[in-house]
Amino acid sequence: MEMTLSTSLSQQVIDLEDRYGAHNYHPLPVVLSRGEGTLVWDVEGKRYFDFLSAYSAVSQGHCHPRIVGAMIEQAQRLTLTSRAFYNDQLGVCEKFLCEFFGYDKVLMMNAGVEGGETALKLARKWAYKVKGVPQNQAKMVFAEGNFWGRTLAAISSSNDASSTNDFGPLLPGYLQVLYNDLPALETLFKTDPTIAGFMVEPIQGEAGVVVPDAGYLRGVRDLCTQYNVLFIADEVQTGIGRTGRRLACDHENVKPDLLVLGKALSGGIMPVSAVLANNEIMLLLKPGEHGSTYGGNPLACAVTVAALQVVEDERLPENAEPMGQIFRDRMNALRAKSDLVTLVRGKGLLNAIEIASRPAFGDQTAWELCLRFRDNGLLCKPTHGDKIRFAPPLVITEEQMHEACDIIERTVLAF
Ligand code: IF1
Repeated sequence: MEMTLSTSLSQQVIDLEDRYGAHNYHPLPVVLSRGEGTLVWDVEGKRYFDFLSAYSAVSQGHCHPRIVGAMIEQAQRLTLTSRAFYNDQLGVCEKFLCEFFGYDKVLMMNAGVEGGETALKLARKWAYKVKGVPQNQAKMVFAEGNFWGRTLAAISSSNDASSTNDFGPLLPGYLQVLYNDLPALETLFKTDPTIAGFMVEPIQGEAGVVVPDAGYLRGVRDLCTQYNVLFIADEVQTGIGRTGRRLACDHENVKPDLLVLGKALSGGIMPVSAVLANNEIMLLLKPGEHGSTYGGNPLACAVTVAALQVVEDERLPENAEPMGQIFRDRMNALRAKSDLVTLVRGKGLLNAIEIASRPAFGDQTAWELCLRFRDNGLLCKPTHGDKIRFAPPLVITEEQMHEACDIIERTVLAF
């Protein structure tokens, strides 16, 4: 009777969302009510490994006590002043961010997509004020397969019809280039003097964890320098330790002109994004030309400083590297035993496997497999049909990683 009652509780919650919420998602049928570290529990009290981490936002682990503590302390003092006045948290946080990532200045926003929009506005302004591009003619280059959010400026760069259908007209002035293709990028830069910037993910997350060839980021940096184009790194998903370094750009020791951060910047507690740049770019913005009600609020600042201190003090990038290697080794061993797994790729703890379709499920094979992972105590979700992304919190222990891989292996072999 208990199971029947509690299972109806899940269904009741799902029904509520169905009845009163927009249907802009198709969640995996599981209703979560508690999280701690690498683990989450549903309303029936069943435990799961969280292998999505809210798409890399909960890298420090669910409800990290140090970050929650910082939030509670600040929330009882001052949460929001707007930028009409100064507050005693923003300057401290800005200094911390600039020293942590090595830039002169930072502009704090909320959602990751606002970080991207801020970077694009800065790049356009730089094109007109510094590069000398004629007004309203600045172009932005994006890589095919990019994803940087859901605003009209963001979807305007997408080549995924599900992101753009029925949302036109899209923003003009955008160019696309094949990802991981330096000659194509150079051709664009060489032939078009009105290009302000190239915004690119060091690893394409939504596209299915597409890792470019070694040297690609170094090549982007050199071409942007050579052709006077701003290199804008979208590290919203790959940053903050996810790929085994503080930033994914650190794997090739390249420094973007603009760095866009979000997600784990605030440890999965509240939306905080940031754009970092040096003075010759950031000081182009004058008072009143950009901002946001909640951007840089005292609560967000206290949470952000604590979230980054956790990354540093708990050496999360240094843990992500070996734990990710264990994961890929285990998945490659599984690939040798099962024709369901056709590819394993990733860096640090941003990984994905490609799944072969089974006749019984067709293009729903990956979804069906994720349902079985759920039944066996591990949560993840397909991306773009036949790929499953695995991105656990960076606090995962070796024992937990092996236990989670055991679940994946058992489920795949039984599929
Ligand atoms: C959803 C995807 C991931 C991002 C990169 C900027 C943003 C994102 C590289 C914008 C956001 C989120 C959006 C979220 C699901 C998730 C996602 F599946 F949508 F594509 F991670 F891959 N740059 N990605 O990945 O940040 O405004 O969302 O804070 O829309 O469901 P945001």
